[in-house]
Amino acid sequence: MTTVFTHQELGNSIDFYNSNGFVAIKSTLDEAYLSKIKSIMLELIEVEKNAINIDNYRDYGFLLCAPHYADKYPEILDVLNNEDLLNFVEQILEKWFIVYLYSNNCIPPNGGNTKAYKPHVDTPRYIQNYHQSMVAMITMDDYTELNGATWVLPASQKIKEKPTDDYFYANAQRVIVPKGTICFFDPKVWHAAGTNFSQDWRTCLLIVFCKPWMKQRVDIPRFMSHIDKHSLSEKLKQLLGFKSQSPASFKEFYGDEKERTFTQPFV
Ligand SMILES: O=C(O)CCC(=O)C(=O)O
Repeated sequence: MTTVFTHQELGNSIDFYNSNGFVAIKSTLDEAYLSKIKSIMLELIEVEKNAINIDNYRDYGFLLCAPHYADKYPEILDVLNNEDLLNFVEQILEKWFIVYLYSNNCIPPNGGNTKAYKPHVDTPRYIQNYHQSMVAMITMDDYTELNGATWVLPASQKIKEKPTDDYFYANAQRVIVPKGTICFFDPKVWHAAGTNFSQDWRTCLLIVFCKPWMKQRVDIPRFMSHIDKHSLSEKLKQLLGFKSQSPASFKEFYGDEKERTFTQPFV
């Protein structure tokens, strides 16, 4: 069983993250919310599969931009109001971080896997003593060896050479955690999703945060162009990148503060 910290153990969990390149923390998102989001995600995976219309695509089980569906399912965004989650991210990335990617990695049952099943790092960018991004994997099921719990090679965030598969699997640990755990990963740590040999989906949300000056993985504000922004709080807009867009007109650069698209402090 992986050590699961609480949000109260902030100092110890930050130390663990910095040494090991990952840490598991019990989230304060409630059980009913996670179950609801799980069923929404499983439904949307099929919606997106039909929209893409490619058989056996390697991203099956992954949504390209979950906030795109917030018109029909506004609760998808509620996770971004969780203060404990945001507080931990702020300890690592400092103030004004934004969402780089809001997706999930759900593994289909009965021997299913995803394109993340081989050992990999998410972002091979090595700036000494600097965190430019971090991953929050929020489990919506108990993770077990049977259902494809993630493999992680502790303290491997500085290893630039890909370890051999033999070395990786001999030294990596499974992330065995209950539903409702936030597993924070340094995107440079070597890890792999497992194969799901159970009869049910193994589900999680994957939210990647980054510095506000970085280009998002997908352009979330444009992916949300059909959604009424008045329903979003200023904080949510900031997190989703609405205040970190490159100006595309004189008005957006020189105009009234409310019309500007780059109002974040330069950090
Ligand atoms: O779902 C998992 O267990 C790991 C996900 C992963 O490796 C990734 O998305 O990069």
